[in-house]
Amino acid sequence: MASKLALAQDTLYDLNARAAGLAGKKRRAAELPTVTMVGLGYIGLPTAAVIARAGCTVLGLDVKQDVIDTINEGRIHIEEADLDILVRQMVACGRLSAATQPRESDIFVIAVPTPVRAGNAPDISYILQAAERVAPILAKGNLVILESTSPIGTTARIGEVLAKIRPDLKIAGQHAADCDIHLAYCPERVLPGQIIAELVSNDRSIGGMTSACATKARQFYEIFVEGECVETDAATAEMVKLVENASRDVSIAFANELSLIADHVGTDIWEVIALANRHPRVNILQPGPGVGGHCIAVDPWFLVHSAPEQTPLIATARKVNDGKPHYVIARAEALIAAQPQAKIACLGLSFKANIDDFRESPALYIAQQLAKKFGDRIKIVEPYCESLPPQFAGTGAQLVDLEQAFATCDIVIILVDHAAFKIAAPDQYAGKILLDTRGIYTKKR
Ligand code: SAJ
Repeated sequence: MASKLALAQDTLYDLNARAAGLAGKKRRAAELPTVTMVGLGYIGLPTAAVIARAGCTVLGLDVKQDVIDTINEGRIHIEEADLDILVRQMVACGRLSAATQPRESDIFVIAVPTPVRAGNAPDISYILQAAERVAPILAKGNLVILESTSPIGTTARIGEVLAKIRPDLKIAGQHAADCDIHLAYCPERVLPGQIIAELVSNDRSIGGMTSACATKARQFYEIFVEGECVETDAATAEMVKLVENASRDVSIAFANELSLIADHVGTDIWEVIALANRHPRVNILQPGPGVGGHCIAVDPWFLVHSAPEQTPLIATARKVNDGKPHYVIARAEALIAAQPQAKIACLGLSFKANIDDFRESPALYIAQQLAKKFGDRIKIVEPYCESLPPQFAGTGAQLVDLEQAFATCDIVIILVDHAAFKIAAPDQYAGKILLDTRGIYTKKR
């Protein structure tokens, strides 16, 4: 059976590869650049695999030996649709491999984390460390590309690091004349769960430290990107990425603030938004229990950090969204206090629907706080979990399936709009005390 599955997966891959075969953009392998991908996480690994599928030989660099070993065995250490098939194929055909030490390469792509630290200050130390790791092996004609979401000016900082380590090379942006090392900023804009397809289909900002850098980077991305690769300068491209996510965070904050108003005045927020969005030029997003993930909740702080005096709206939106989980907890506690014998079902832990990513998840935070307070009265339903995350250790909360939750709980708190929760028969919710933070069971969409 397994061999049939593998055959089916291979067929899927072949169809996938042909579909994404970049007809008309095929170039002989000899012409294609060799690529080093620094960072093999949620963005680095899928990007490395897609570049390899386009014909380039790709070396993935990471600091974790277990990640290196996993990939070199043709397996993956993260969850992403179809990525396992693609990585297995690319490793098997020799176009993708992983190592801890860099080797000479035509192009170096940096895709490492950029977390925020205390006071929401961006931390670019991983980026600068990556630049320091590749600097010693840079050679004339190389192109260095930063993909990580970064504060404005970070690409220029990489140039400074490279110039300091390699005074023998003319680094773009550090020298007026033509340069030996080109430098660009080219952020991704993919959606978890659709990364492989969106890496190919989405338009891309190509920000060069010089126009020659932008052109060189565009020619590289056009090897595997079918969307439009639009040249600009590095600072503009850095700001574009941050603006994309900050705009979404502000829009979500508006929806979340509306949900507070609706609760206060006694209207149904889902009906209000559905009717308002019938206006041809209104598109209000959906309220939720807060904003999770490692992008929308983080990237706006990079803009606030770059221009603290000019960003009252963006900073306030972050506070509105970060305040929503506490509002939901207060409302849940009030419902529970009124039902001292009730058992409580929390539906969903992931940061958004239909994925198994729990990073910065408001749903997980809310369920954990309730579990700490109400112990074994809390039943958790999470289709993407086989056991409760460590945050629930010692609380007494249990992981149950949806049927068990309906059979034993009187209060149901919907925290994630997983498809599995939507297909449940509405009458299963009948008679329950419902706190629906996602509008799954409103009748008035
Ligand atoms: N959310 C709401 N209401 C909404 C939409 C989202 O509460 O109407 C919440 C979600 O539940 C989730 C959070 O916001 O907790 C973020 O979810 P998301 O789907 O908005 O974003 P991500 O983080 O999965 O992906 C975003 C995307 N950026 C934009 O849509 C502008 C993606 O294209 C980016 O590539 C990604 O951030 C990234 O990595 O930057």
